[in-house]
Amino acid sequence: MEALPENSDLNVRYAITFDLPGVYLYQCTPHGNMGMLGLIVVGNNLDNLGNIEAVELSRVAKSVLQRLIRVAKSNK
Ligand SMILES: [Cu+2]
Repeated sequence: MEALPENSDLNVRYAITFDLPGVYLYQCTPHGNMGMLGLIVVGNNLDNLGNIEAVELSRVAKSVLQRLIRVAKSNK
């Protein structure tokens, strides 16, 4: 998560280039606790998945994250 900017502006397009392979977790700041988050997998590399799983999240967000991780693993 530290690799991404903390916030982007509302209703402004934002582009980022991922130079490092791995899994990136992002969230909608006001709705992250409700599970509005996503994973980006760069280079089909899941090596840092343990770090992603260790991120502290609300119970709902954790449940969403676990589902996203299952999808990421099944697409590998
Ligand atoms: Cu939201």
